[in-house]
Amino acid sequence: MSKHTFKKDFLWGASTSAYQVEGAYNLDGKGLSIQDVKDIPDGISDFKVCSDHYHKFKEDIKLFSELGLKGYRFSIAWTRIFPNGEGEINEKGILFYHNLIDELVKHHITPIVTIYHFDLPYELEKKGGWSNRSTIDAFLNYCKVLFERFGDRVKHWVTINEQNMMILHSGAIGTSVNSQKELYQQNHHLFLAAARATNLCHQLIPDAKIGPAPNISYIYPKTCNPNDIIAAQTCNAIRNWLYLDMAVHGRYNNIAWDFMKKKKIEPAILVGDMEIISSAKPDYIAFNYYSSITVKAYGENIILDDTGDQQIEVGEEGFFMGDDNEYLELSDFGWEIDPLGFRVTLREVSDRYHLPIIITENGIGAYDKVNLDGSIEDDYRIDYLSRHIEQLKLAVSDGVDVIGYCPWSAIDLISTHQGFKKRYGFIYVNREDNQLKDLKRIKKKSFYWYQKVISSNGKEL
Ligand code: BGP
Repeated sequence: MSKHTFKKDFLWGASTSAYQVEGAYNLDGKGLSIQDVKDIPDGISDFKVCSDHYHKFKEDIKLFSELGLKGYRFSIAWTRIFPNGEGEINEKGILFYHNLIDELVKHHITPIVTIYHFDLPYELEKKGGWSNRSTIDAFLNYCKVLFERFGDRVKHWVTINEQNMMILHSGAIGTSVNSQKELYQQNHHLFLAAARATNLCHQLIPDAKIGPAPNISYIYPKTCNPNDIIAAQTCNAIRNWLYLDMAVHGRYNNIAWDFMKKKKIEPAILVGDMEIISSAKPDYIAFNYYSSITVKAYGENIILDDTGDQQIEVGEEGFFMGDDNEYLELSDFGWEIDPLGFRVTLREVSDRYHLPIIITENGIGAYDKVNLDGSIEDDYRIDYLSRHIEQLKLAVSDGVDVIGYCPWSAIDLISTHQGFKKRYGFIYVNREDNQLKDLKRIKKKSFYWYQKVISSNGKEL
């Protein structure tokens, strides 16, 4: 096999998440999640209808099959299975995912299931959410049901989507708490939850694979001034390696721990916690990549504002500050576009952890326009994705073991905090933030392009 080709069984896929695509927020017994009750700024859609995938999943999967997807990464809404997060199982919720998974299998599409993607049950949130250790037990009970009911057909699992973004950009994600100290306590509980879920998966479905899915962006220093290098190392530690060191090695990254200690925000760790965390061994690392990030040393007397999001790093007082990278262009929504950074990040993750990698998100949010003839010419998306896949190929030639690539998103859906106008899909959904219209599906130019990428196993970009 030439080093520049993808494996024969490479999982060409695409991603979505339940609360961003399904809609039907209160149907068939579903309970409310924190995403259903969060404050939504004017002019931005709520999550009640989304792309109505709940009712249109058969039509959507037919399109995914036409696209040639080998894998579909989606998440299960905890509140469809347990409306209150715990207690009685909602069989109608189980049935929905049975049908969804069966439909995928019928079309020879491998289901890749994220157990938890930002949508904590609101009833659990009211009891303290992830700050309350009993949420870990509720999560495990939810996982057990998923593994028992779907484990015969689902062999690819992802524990928690972007735990690092829930901690670092909780405002943008809609998971805010009062203090940074509380966030890092939640973080510890999430690590425990992920570790126990990993072990339970291995116990209940011995032939399944499972791993974490943080958002990993390699951090560049602004200059070769050693102060900037230290700043970048610290940012890498608290944004990236903290999460992967815990998932893979079961230990707190020392630079990240020192950061927490200096800020007096280190979590309380109970006897036995670290043994549980270090006993869990993921089979792969799933990660989401959108862009690199650049930081510099923290300047004196500078007050940082709170305007960051997943790809816009503001900084940490006393440690580092985000800066722009003049070598990179920006997307419509101000995220830097860095395909080479993708290779850099892949090399680094592979070098540090020596595990197979599956990319669970990568893509560009843009204002797509429907032309008068009904076509959607999203050349910027083709450009973004083809340049990233090119770098993925180079990473494979570097020896990185990549087993799959699932861009965000299979179909248009609602962004975490910027509404429906920020579109990512290969398939357009005819609606706006304030107007539902007919929700018709339209194949974008990128749909036909990705179809060729998949059928040529990445040769034709
Ligand atoms: C990731 C999330 C996704 C998704 C994506 C794009 O952080 O896992 O849920 O939304 O980013 O981000 P956004 O929707 O903010 O544009």
